[in-house]
Amino acid sequence: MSKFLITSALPYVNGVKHLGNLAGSLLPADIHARFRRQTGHEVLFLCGTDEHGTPVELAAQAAGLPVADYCVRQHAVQADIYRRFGLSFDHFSRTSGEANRRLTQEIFLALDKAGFIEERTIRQAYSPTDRRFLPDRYIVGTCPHCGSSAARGDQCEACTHLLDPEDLIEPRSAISGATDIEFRETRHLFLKLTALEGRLRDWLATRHDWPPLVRSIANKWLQEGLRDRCITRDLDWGVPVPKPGFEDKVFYVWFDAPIGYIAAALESRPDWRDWWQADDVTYLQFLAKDNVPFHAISFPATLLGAGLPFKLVDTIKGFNWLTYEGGKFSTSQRRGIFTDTALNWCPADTWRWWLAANAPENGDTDFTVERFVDGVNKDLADIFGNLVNRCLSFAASRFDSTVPPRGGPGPIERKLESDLDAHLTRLRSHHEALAFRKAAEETRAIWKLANAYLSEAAPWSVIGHDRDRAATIVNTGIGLVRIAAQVAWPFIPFAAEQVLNSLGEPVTWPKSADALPAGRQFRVTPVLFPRVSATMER
Ligand code: B3M
Ligand code: ZN
Repeated sequence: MSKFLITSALPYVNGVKHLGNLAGSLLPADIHARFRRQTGHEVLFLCGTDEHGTPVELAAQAAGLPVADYCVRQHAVQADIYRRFGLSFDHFSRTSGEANRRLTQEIFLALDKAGFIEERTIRQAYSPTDRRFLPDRYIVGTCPHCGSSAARGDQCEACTHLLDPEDLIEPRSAISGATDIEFRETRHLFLKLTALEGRLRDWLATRHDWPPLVRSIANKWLQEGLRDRCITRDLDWGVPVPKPGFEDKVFYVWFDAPIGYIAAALESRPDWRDWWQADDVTYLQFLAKDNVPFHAISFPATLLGAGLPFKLVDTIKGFNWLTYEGGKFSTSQRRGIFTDTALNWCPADTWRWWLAANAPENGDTDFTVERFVDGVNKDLADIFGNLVNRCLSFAASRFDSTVPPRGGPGPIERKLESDLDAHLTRLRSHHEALAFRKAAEETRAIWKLANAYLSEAAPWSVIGHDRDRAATIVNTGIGLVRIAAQVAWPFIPFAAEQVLNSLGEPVTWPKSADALPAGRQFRVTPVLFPRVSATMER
């Protein structure tokens, strides 16, 4: 038995997330956490809402709420949705909590003491109308390169040139539209990534087994050369900076957000040090590819520089994008399917299954309603649901809802057992390799194998002339239903538990040869997966 610390990227608190957010971090983290628990390991699975940053402040403003109240509400909304999706966090935290403030300040002070923090004066856009400094993406204007009038302070989306806010012609505030923009000098603190580069490189060299997507993004950053990063902001909402002269500033959201992973343990577990300051723990992070630089470069550099005994990540599983009907999911334009409406349309298990079986692992995956409907009807209704239903219904009607005794195996049972063993071994190694699509494929193959066994052994044709042989087949069949549900559990926990409960079986990792005890009563589950259709009410 080993210990696995598992974190999913912390979703921003502003607004309900779309299916892409679920597919690219929360769901795979949950599937892996379940697999590790199921195989007898000790797991601490942490997540929470990321509650700082300008977009959160603006969303609160738009909702007409003080930002702290807004966060309380939206945190609760997201927590409820994730519970309904079966995400089995041991704790779902908030980065604006007390624990994260204390830890962030402690880590900053250690970095400062070690000489990795530098004060610099920078010029930043200030809007007297908004009475605030404007972060780069909140200042818009005309692009000096292509003349587009919608260029942002960090980049022109029309011609993709990277920009500095001062490059913009006729700059204005993206918040109020105000044009009285000034560039003011302001003091800020920088994390000296350049001074940490050597240590970071040495550490990254030990992470040779990272998946290619993550490694290539991290290497690209190193090749381009690290730059010192400004880690403070002129805002009210955030973790206050504990340094004289900086009392009116807060930390940049990406400085404190990953520290929230540690805070989530600290505030929920008396034994948190056994997870975050221990050598016998494997730490896995799940996140979308745009988050890789923060997790592979800046957060490790922060911890390395602070020199405090916190664990560094062992493996980062990064995901590509889930697209929606050929385009981007977009929260701001409300394009795509969002996690709250998804649950009103179809059960959590159907989303979980499709998003895992089509995980954007090796490239982007396009979600279309048609592919979704087709996929879940085939896999869940026709294969898994049908297996459970036809086996248990037959057994119930012919053996009085009681598991019949198993006699000696015939040749098809012997073949079945060795096939099953091979599948289970492969399935396990796909899970261990964080290969979600392959794990789903293998799971489906086990369901199919079970269906094929029942069709071939055909207890309905045997029972008329050989009741003992029919009993053996039915016992084996119910055993297969159990295994089908057990391997399904990480993916579709609600249906899997329903099946296992009806058989009186626990959620464990299956063993192919175990016979079900004869004489046990079981229940027939109601239809697990009614067919879904594209025109169903949403
Ligand atoms: N909230 C970005 C995102 O959801 C950010 C992740 C923080 S992980 C520490 O894409
Ligand atoms: Zn341009």
